[in-house]
Amino acid sequence: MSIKNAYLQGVYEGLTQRYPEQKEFLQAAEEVLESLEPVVAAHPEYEAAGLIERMVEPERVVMFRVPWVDDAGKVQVNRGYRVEFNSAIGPYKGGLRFHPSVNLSIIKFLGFEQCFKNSLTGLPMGGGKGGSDFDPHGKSDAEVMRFCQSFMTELYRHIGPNTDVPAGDIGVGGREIGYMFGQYKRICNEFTGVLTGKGIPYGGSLARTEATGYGLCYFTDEMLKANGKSFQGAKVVISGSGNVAIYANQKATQLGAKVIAMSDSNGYIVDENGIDYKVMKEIKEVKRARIKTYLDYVPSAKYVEGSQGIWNVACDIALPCATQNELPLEGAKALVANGCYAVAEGANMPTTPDATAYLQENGVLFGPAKASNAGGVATSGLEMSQNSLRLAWTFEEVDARLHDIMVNIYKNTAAAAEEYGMKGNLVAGANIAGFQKIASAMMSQGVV
Ligand code: NDP
Ligand code: 2IT
Repeated sequence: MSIKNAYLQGVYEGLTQRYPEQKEFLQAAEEVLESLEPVVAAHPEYEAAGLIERMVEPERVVMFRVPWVDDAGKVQVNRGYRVEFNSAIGPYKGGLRFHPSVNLSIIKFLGFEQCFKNSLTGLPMGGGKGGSDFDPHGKSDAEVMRFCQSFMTELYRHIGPNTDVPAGDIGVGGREIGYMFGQYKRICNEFTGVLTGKGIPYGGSLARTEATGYGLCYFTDEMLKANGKSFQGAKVVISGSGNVAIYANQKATQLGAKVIAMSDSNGYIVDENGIDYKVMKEIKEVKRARIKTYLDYVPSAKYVEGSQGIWNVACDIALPCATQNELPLEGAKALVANGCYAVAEGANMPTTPDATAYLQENGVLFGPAKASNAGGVATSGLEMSQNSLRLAWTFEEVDARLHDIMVNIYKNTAAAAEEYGMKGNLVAGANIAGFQKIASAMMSQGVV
């Protein structure tokens, strides 16, 4: 283990003993605890208050059965989760993921990361995450609706606009949020901002759909500018082709870059002329088809089976926007060998720890997820504000606020790294800057 501080080491060892099977959660916790060494050394009162022990345990974990009937009349059963991690600085806030890989380890890692990310936005939001091992791929709209209704029939009793406000994540977009909102409203007889990512006609915020991808590019742009570089003329590779990837493509292109490769879990496409985000939107959001069908629109493009090979495509900037641990050491080596100078994470924890270290050691600018993909949840926070005010801001107004938030996140992250003697290490900077506000709130609120 690379944690040297005795207090933090003890906390981490406790986690490894209690949750030996929760690999993703341990991976996320180890990275944060490592970053906090200089902070904890400067604040002995944290140990006395058992602060870190409390921070690594969720306040509440809810697990439940989700029964539903498929189109053939057969009863299906999935597992549902909501991990309410930390409410020191605001109501629990974080997405719902529907993917067959979902388990308690994955939801805990996401919920833990969410606490620090939400803190970085500067908005009053605690951290949480949830989801199910349900796979929306290949299901009819009616099946997705029945699943969402069943999921909300249990979840509703744990959430609320001032308690816990879920949103989307992998496999949960506008369609799923709509069905869940409808069921919540029906059960509670209450029209409230209990979910974000809602449709515009029923309380959604303009620019929320675009926010994670746009925010990622605003953050990356700031990081590039601070190092004498820019998106202008750069070749960009984006993994994934979902919500985050599509709007990262649009914004990177607007900022002067060319997006030459994108992927899904089956494979990736390369189009040296630049991938039009509108084509990808049509394939993924309207047709719900595989990325391979891009060739029907652009026959001159190339399709390669298998998603991992995408890191071998030579580029200046790489934006991993699919899922956790999708960019391993071999991928990082290929990126460096081909001259890539910046990696910013759109997905949560997409880069493995050894790959992150390799990129940083080789001078690649590295934007960590908690900072670089915080634009989605930040705009969810703006959706909550609009719901509370009972009004709606224009697209331009929300986008301008998002831009300001991302610039501030970059500045605060870079400043925290420098303050603790790790200039340029934005991984440490994001963990420290996110931690400070939560720590201060928890110290004020007593042992709870
Ligand atoms: P979507 O469901 O819209 O898209 C997910 C994309 O990633 C798809 O292209 C999917 O391919 C691919 N993918 C998912 N799982 C895997 C896997 N195991 N292996 C390879 N590819 C995979 O999700 P989002 O775009 O919303 O989320 C992408 C990432 O961004 C996630 O890590 C999420 O946590 C993170 N994020 C999302 C935010 C948001 O606002 N939506 C905010 C901040 C972070 P396929 O269709 O083949 O499964
Ligand atoms: O990982 C994330 O930050 C999200 N999926 C968005 C969460 C939210 O509440 O908007």
